[in-house]
Amino acid sequence: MARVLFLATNRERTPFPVMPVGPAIVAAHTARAGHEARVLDLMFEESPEAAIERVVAEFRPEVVGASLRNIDNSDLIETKYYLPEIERLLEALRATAPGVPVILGGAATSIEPEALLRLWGPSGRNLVDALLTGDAERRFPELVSRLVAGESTASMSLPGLARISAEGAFEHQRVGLAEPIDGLFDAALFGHTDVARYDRHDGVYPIQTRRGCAFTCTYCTYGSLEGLRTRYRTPEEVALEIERAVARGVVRFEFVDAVFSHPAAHARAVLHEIVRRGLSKRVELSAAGLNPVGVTEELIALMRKAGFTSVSATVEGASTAMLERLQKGFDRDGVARLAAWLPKHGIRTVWIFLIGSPGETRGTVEETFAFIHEHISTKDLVYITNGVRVYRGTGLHRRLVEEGKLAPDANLLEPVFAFSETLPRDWYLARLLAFSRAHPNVVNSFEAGQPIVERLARALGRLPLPRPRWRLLPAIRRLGSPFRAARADALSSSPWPVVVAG
Ligand code: B12
Ligand code: SF4
Repeated sequence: MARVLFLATNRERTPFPVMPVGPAIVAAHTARAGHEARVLDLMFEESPEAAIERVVAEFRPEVVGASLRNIDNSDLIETKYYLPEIERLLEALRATAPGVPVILGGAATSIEPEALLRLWGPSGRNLVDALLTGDAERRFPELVSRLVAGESTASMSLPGLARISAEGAFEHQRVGLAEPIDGLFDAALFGHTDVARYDRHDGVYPIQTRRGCAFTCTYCTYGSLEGLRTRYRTPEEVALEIERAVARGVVRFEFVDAVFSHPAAHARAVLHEIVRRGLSKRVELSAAGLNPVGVTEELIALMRKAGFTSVSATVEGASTAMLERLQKGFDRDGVARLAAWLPKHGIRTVWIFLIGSPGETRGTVEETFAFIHEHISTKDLVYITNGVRVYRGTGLHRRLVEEGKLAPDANLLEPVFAFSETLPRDWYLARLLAFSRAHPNVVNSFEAGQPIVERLARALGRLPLPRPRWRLLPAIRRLGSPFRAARADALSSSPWPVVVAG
């Protein structure tokens, strides 16, 4: 038995504070394996370093699992790079708990594990001892038990474990990302996170029905994070988790699957089970990922019947040429169908668009803007990200390397973006701002990250207004833009490298 402290390092509150579901689930499984587990969530701590000192003194951990969710906000205009802040937290941890093994896990560790370990590992700043990539419900408790038994991460054989050898070589025992996920979630989230506090801050209970994504969109990391093969939870288990959370007072749930609607048969089975258990009237459901592939109007109607009130449509574009280029697997007509069905069935939508990636032209931008103008309800929010973050292992990365635009060993831990060489950046920014002024429901990523949004969310959080609060943004923007305007050269003079490609 060991005392294991989980450090949830994420402090980002945009678009809302997200519950540390990853470390909470791994903590629950670690406790189930016989260890004493405690989560220190730094999200709302006024002085996170002081919180670390206090909890380390109280709990005296023998192993620490630090969770890294975000590296950066993937946004070219107002880029936030989170690692310097998290590094200070890890420094405080090392100083207060010297000699205690620190294992870094979480979604972001799979993104650039070698660079991360060279930065924070034993031959770098010596803040973490090793990384564990991929799902960790089973493997982290095993790692802890083996540490307790006297093994060291320097010699341990365990899928997902990454370390720097004594000779300075990067060693990563890769995970297959094919392990079944059934039965993993019955270890409740509640014991390890303050669900009510997140609810007060507009947070939503995150729930998965599957892991993995079968699509291969050119810019996306999800294949390397969750695997290309879809692994399902049974509809009964998903509905049971919702039922238990409802019994504790949770109302708002968000499916955090890569794409909730694909394959549609599983989504349908989950929705039927929610209806069958009589949960639909007691919940407000949402999904962080929905695209048109395989979606029928009947599925949208069933989502509404099961309790869906809102959804994020992660379509990224509405120009067929760009959708093909990004290998999204659907075209403009598919997006138009969604745009007709969702409001018809009373589901509010955040439309996520990605504009400016290689191949984009003035023509494709105008096509997308015309689509937004004609097809998207003015009550719904359109969220635009500009340019695309380059991640290793993606089709975009391979292409930029093949074209000689990016060195194969370029460090991608610090943000690197790609932007279209056929889209003049100053023209695009001016056009985007004009379009957004004329369409109060169109919010740019650089606006959503501004402190005013959090202040508004906090102020509105006290009022009995409809949830989620983003629904109110179009109305607020109609009264007058509360946002600081972007600098005219915001796109062309980014402090982060921008690869211009066709
Ligand atoms: C759903 C989602 C969202 C939703 C969240 C909704 C909600 N209610 O929670 C929304 C849309 C709001 C969102 C927003 C953002 N997101 Co997001 N999001 C995701 C997504 C798809 C799933 C996250 C999730 O809940 N997974 C389910 C849980 C159970 O898994 P997990 O946390 O990964 O935990 C497992 C492992 O990582 C590991 N683990 C976790 N902690 C620990 C700790 C230890 C010690 C160990 C050993 C293991 C371990 O074990 C867990 C169980 O197996 C991931 C991509 C992905 N496929 O992972 C991106 C992802 C996490 N997001 C990402 C980003 C960038 C963001 C934003 C910054 C984007 C932006 N521009 O605003 C914001 C930040 C929000 C915030 N406040 O932090 C990036 C982070 C990496 C990076 N590039 O920096 C990811 C990885 C996507 C990507 N681009 O690659 N996101
Ligand atoms: S962008 Fe969405 S659909 Fe495409 S690969 Fe990534 S998660 Fe899957």
